Amino acid sequence: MNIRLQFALLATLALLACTDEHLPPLVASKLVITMPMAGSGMSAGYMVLTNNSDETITIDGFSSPQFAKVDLHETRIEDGIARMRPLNSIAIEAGDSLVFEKGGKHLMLMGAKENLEHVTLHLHAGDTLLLTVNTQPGTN
Ligand SMILES: [Cu+2]
Repeated sequence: MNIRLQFALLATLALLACTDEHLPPLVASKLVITMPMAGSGMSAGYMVLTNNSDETITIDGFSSPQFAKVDLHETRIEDGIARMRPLNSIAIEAGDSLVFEKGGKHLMLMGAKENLEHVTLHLHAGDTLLLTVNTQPGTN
């Protein structure tokens, strides 16, 4: 094999190393955790979760060191009234994104501990920690 061909092969391998299969499997973007409501210590959480892997990712738990409990909710309109119901888990198909937003799926963070400089959020699948993200609580 001559030198030029070897170089071409190396360049090709370097390019391959940058393709999608090396993205993190689960990515959270546009994360917003609202300031806890005065008195209730309750915040809402919104974000976009993207599954870059080629398998369905199921998330069955959320937790935060800054909150006593984090629940997954879905708001649905039933008989013209918006009702929230808890969800045990969510599944994100391979290559798909899931939006957490007002009026849809969202997180309810309960029992805020002291003043919040930042919020850390853990996403779990059973005993497996899938992802940890951080943000500063904001108004939204
Ligand atoms: Cu809710």
